[in-house]
Amino acid sequence: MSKGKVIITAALTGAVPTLSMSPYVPITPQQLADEAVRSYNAGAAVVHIHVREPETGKPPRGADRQEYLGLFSEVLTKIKNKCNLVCCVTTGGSVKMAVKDRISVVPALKPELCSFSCGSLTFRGFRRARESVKEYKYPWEKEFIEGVDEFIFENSMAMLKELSKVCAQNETKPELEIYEVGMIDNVAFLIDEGYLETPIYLQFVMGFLGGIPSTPRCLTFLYETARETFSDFVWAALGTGRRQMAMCTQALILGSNGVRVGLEDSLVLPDGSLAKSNAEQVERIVRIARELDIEPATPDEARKILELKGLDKVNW
Ligand code: KMH
Ligand code: ZN
Repeated sequence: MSKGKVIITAALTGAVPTLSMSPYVPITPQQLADEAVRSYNAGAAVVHIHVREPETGKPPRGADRQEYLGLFSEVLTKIKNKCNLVCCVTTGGSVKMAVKDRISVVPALKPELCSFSCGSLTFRGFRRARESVKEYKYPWEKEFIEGVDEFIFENSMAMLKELSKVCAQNETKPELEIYEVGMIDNVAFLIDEGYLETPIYLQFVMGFLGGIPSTPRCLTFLYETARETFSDFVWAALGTGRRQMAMCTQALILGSNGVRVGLEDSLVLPDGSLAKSNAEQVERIVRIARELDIEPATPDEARKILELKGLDKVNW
């Protein structure tokens, strides 16, 4: 019996964690590339990439598109020069980024994989981390952290249709982020209407406030609802905060094809202490998987499982 395989993704920095929440959040292109390679060496096959303004760590608004895309090219090229990781580029961008700027990464970079959030939500994360901040390292952080209640993560059906078309045109596989159960029907609708191609790749995003709670019952509920809705799908899951490892462990037990860890979703380990790197979280889920006789997939095994176009077809 061959060992089970699981695709481990490291979500390196996201659009929410700030250096005042944790000094370990990677910010510059070099720090992001170094974190990606450390995660690869720890067992990750995929890294999920956001970029930040190198000087202050601020998530870019993307209005200066050349600068925004240039930061991605710099990070992605540094990673490609070191290893064959699959790079999943964010189309979530950052808070209040215009949809057209968020989507611009796909035609410009032609990634193998991109995030694809399947519906809108309030999206309020990192409550403990926000409350833990005693002083702001950078002036921008105060408004960013205190203004969190104004944020709505907009993913209209019009945007989902546009992003579906752009992904198909560039052979970019959408990683369909499911934050709550209704988004499963959004995916079914987009398939029925001919916008999304099958086989699909779902990621159950557990525990962001505004999305489904990170409980065992909720993860099983999403998984069972997806099984009732789709004849076939590849799937992964992630958890936020201290629940990150619990949700990934349950996903492994349910037979998921992938699990996601990383500082984008959790700055801490299960005991609440700060994770010192993305690699530390990768190492922990690799240990748990191996206890279940499951091995981390290599990047090329991940490409096969996800039916990706290949690293030679990206634009960096
Ligand atoms: N940017 C966050 C609001 C994605 O990468 O597509 C959500 C996010 C999802 O990071
Ligand atoms: Zn993201």
